[in-house]
Amino acid sequence: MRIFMVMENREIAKIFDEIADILEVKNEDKFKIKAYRRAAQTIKNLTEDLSNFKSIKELKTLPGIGDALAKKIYEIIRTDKLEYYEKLKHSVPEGILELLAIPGIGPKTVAKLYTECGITDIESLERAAAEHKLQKLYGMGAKSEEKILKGIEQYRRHQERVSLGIAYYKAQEIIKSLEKLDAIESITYAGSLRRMKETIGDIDILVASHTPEKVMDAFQALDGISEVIARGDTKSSVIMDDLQVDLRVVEPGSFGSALQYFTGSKHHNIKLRELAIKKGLKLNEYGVFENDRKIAGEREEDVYRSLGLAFIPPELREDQGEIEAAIDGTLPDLIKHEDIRGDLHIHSTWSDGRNSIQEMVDKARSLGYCYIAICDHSPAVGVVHGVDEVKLLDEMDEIDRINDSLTDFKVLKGIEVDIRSDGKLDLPDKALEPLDIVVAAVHTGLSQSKEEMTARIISAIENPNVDVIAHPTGRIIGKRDPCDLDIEAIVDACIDYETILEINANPRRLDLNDTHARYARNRGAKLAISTDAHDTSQMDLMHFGVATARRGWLLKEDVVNTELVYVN
Ligand code: DGT
Ligand code: CA
Ligand code: CA
Repeated sequence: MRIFMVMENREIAKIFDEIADILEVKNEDKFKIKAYRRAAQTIKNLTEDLSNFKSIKELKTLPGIGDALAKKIYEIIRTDKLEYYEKLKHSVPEGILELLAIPGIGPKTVAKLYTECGITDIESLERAAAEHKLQKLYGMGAKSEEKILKGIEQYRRHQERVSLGIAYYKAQEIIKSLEKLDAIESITYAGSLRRMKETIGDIDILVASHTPEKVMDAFQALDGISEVIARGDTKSSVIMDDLQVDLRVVEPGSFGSALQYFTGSKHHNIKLRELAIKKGLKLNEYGVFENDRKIAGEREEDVYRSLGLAFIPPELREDQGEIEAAIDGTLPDLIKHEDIRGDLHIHSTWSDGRNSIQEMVDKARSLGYCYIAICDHSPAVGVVHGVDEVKLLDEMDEIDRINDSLTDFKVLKGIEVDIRSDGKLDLPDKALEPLDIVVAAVHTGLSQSKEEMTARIISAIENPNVDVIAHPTGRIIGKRDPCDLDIEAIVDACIDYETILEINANPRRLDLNDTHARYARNRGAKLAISTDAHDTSQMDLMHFGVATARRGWLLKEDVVNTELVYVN
């Protein structure tokens, strides 16, 4: 039996908009194009799901929807696709619609570029502009060519995803500047940011208000906006410091369901909607409805409850089994930020840190921690002051002195020892033995083969002095790919030798990532969430690591630094 996914209004509207785009590129009848655009707008403004319409006749009652359009909508809601659209799409080169996403390029320009220059995608457009071939076209000059090149550059920049850390602080800033407004009842961020995904495509801000226009005005007046992509009555999209920010304003009575909807993920939402339909309910961004009676909408918890589910934490909403677990009542009791009792990977001025051990201790105490492990770099990493065997003894003396002055807090003596390219550790065993904690990590030779890399890290795991493997894959998000590693073999070795795997909390790293962390805990490995802080402010990054752990379905007991005192 075919399970109907039931396309949503917005997806149907998108099809009609795209049809209008294609027709315009093909220079077809103006009125026909207008009709599709108008239909798309009508559908976007509808509060009722199109899937609830029972007949072509019923669809024809909608403004601007005549017989031909009603038939097309009916075909989509019955079959999940539209024959006409599929054919139309294939009548133009594949890359051509992407050209429309370039700022300053509309369908008419695309039509001209295609018919007169044979330009079919961004690459061919860029080439033609760089070779000054566009200047020959009627109505184009050197200036338009320059504008197109700039537009391409801008488009590419917006295509890139930013790291969680950048989006997180930007969103906090936006919320802070808007939340004082009287017009705003509630404001929060949604989307991939609320799910704490490691990279963010755009920031989604959600506001509850009775006076959306006031919110829109304040939003558009924020500092740092370089471009307004769209402005409607209840939604706007802008570019702010190279990042797209979408704002959506809803009635307070729909805030919970809108938050649920715009938190996503899309796949989570689709499955949730299917569940609602199975239960004879209707779920959308405005609420949960039973025979047109709204049974939930103001609070997100009630949206889940009305579907017979416990609240699903946003970090789990990736359609990775969380809805099934909520149905069975087996959702995990995820680790929380307040479960963290200490930080097991901290640098100081003894290597490349910017604060003294004492300053890092003071910061840790202000965070309510009971311990930190000072793990400065060994010499091979090549930082200005690596800690060698001799210096390490002096550093340990300083830690002893600090510990003597402390009650209810312990500084653990540690090192971040480099795993050299040949798999040997950068310090001899006799230097490592007396330490409380040894964190081992690769920093160089990251392009070795998978076999070499895996063997190299496993040899460190096997060393009885090594307690933790830090940032195992060495990735820097957006800058350096993870090294090629056999994660399964690494996890197995960690279990065999009781070595802990780190989730590096720095949002540039988040290494292990969510998927690997989940795999590791399912196999029975232990993890540590550590900030790898090089100054006091970086100790505040812990919550990014906790979020990654939550995305990996980790419980408190999977994470060693939730214990009161961790001493090897
Ligand atoms: P991003 O921005 O690429 O990092 O990822 P998201 O998840 O923030 O996606 P975005 O900004 O396109 O949309 C925000 C949320 O809105 C998304 O997580 C779920 C919901 N949403 C967007 N498009 C659709 C859709 O076509 N169907 C459904 N069911 N939900 C959608
Ligand atoms: Ca988003
Ligand atoms: Ca968005």
